[in-house]
Amino acid sequence: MGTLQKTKSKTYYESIIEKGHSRRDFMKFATFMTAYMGLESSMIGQVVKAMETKKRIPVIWEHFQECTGCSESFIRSDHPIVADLILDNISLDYSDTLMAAAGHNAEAAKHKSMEENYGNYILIVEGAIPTKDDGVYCTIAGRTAIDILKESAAGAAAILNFGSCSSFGGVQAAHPNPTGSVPVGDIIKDKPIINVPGCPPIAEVMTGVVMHYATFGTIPALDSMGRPKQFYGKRVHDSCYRRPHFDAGQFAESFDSEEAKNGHCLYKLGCRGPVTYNACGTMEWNNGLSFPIKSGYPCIGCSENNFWDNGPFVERLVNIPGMGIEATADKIGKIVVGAAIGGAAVHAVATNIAKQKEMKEAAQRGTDNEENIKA
Ligand code: FSX
Ligand code: SF4
Ligand code: F3S
Repeated sequence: MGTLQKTKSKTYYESIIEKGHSRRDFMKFATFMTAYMGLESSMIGQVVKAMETKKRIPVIWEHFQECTGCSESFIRSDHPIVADLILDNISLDYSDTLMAAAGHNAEAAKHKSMEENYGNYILIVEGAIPTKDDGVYCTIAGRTAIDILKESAAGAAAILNFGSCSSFGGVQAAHPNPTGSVPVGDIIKDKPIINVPGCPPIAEVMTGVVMHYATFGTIPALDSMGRPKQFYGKRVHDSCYRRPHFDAGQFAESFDSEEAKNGHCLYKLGCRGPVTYNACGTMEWNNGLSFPIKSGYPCIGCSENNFWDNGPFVERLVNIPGMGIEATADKIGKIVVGAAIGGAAVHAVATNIAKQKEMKEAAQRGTDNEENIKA
């Protein structure tokens, strides 16, 4: 992988200060980003130092077959610096949704940036790539997505697939996949690829992955599906605030039931939280405001491979892997409460609630006392 400190002259810190944020805002950002990245608070100093000394990594952001929900999620982060990192502090050299330039000027700017930063930029890809009929189902400026992807990937140090479409194919690849859509990893085989799925992913997860790369110069540890373990290491079920109801066998039977209103578990309404790995229950959306289950709707497993084809939505899972049984929800409730696994499950939920609290406090607190930070 290429080195990261090249090209643009400003560091992340300089950019943030130049944008009008205070040192205190910066420290606050570094503090909660450290927590979001799943690092111990003793690592804040390292994150601060990296942001103060490392040059911004150039980013080229391609859009192919998708709904642009991932960009929307990214720019909707409630934290001002997360938004600024996206809008200009992260060297957003090319994003056909967010950049100001258009047409030939935009294409020229992209090529210039790719040449200047060859081997060093991060390529972010949103959307799947249609391959049927020579790729004609997605063209930009007269060129197919396949061509554009190959060209942009050639000079990239690493590729970040933002969203389930570029990671796994997404809705376009759902049966019968009329345009022959495939994920980036099916086309590009010679670059480090990080999948950041979700339809869309959480803004702070997207920024967290970029910050990890900027801080450590390496891609984070990935699971078997190419997802960063620090954000996708746990099931939604393990951090869900409705989990005590699951464990107690208290389920909503319909969306308009009293149980649903009272926040009971949505398992019988088809919740896929037990088989879905994502950080929604811990990080939530819009600065910790909510996530699908908190809004009263079951998880549809949007961060999992082929989630559109993984059985009908809003229909009860017949089996929960790891429970060792083809179980009904009622049985699971009793089993989990009664057996040793109950202790593990309760502990996992308690740990996640503690983590959630810690992250929220970190976001609120910032860090006034820099002497406490070991750089
Ligand atoms: Fe896909 Fe992103 Fe879903 Fe949409 O661009 S992951 S359709 S939220 O927007 O790619
Ligand atoms: Fe939460 Fe769904 Fe698990 Fe119920 S089944 S505890 S609603 S994730
Ligand atoms: Fe997606 Fe489920 Fe989270 S639907 S947003 S993984 S709660």
